[in-house]
Amino acid sequence: MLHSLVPPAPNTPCQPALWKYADVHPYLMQSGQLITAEEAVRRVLILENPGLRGQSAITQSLYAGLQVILPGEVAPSHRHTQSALRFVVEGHGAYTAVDGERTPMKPGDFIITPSWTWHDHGHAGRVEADAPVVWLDGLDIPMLRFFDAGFAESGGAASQTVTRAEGLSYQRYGANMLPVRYDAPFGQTSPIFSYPYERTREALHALETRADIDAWDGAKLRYVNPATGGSPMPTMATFMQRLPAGFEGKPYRQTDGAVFSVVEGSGSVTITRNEQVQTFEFGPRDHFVIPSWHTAQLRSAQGCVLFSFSDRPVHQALGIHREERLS
Ligand code: GTQ
Repeated sequence: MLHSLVPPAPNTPCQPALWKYADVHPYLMQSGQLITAEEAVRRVLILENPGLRGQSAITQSLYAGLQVILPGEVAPSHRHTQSALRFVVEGHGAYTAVDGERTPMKPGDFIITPSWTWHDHGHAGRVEADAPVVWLDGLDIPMLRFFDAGFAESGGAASQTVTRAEGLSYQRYGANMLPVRYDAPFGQTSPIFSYPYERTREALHALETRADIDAWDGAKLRYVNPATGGSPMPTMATFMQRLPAGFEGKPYRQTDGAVFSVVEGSGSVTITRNEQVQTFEFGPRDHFVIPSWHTAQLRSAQGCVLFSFSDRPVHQALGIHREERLS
């Protein structure tokens, strides 16, 4: 047994995979006809890794899905110990409420649902916003299953009572300042629960045009909990990167398998493990996964913006994170 117990390198069953939005979109719209958000509680198409069938997992530790909400719908209030991130893929007019505060969901926004906080999602259904809203859900579901630490409760009312003004947490915690008596309202999770794309985009654009570009990552930033400098959630790290037009990235590999959502532009990723080589061409709203210790190489003729998340903070907390930047 020894070689399989302590393999020379990670030997994950997780496979590289790509979900083209054009293929997924008709199923999302069909799901909207088959069941309401209220009945489903969460109406989501799970992005299941082909190497992890039946596990609702995109990597060994992470879950990903595309959630859809139609104008006028509510995905009712509940809470669970699993942490969630939302990355808005398309549409306007929806909101997420966390712990009494609502935040609008706009394409490219990164939104957090901290562990054990009440949350519901809704769509105002205004005429000018009369279209479905779709977002990527990233949760640590398989990780909490592994630890047998998952609890959940459903709320009484469909929508929780709003107790704070919209955007208040961003003003309180998101201006590079913190309250003098900082109270860590969500424990180890960031007190900012929406990181608007507007600001991320502006920062990356400036870095692309005015700074040196990293040969592996392009211009890549990680989202932070402003109170700790660490990841926004204890179990998941999130990133946004911009590859300039003509970018030919150098290959790298890391122990944290990562899930990507393409925000703007197009490009390709070549993923290699032993003799297996796969290249995925991607465009806006496509999703792909790079498994642990697979070598990845990013390219973009036109330039692109990529959101990604992984379980890196757990690897780092356990002292087992490894990364190799190859030439
Ligand atoms: O929005 O709370 O995709 O509880 C899976 C489980 C979303 C959510 C998912 C969930 C949620």
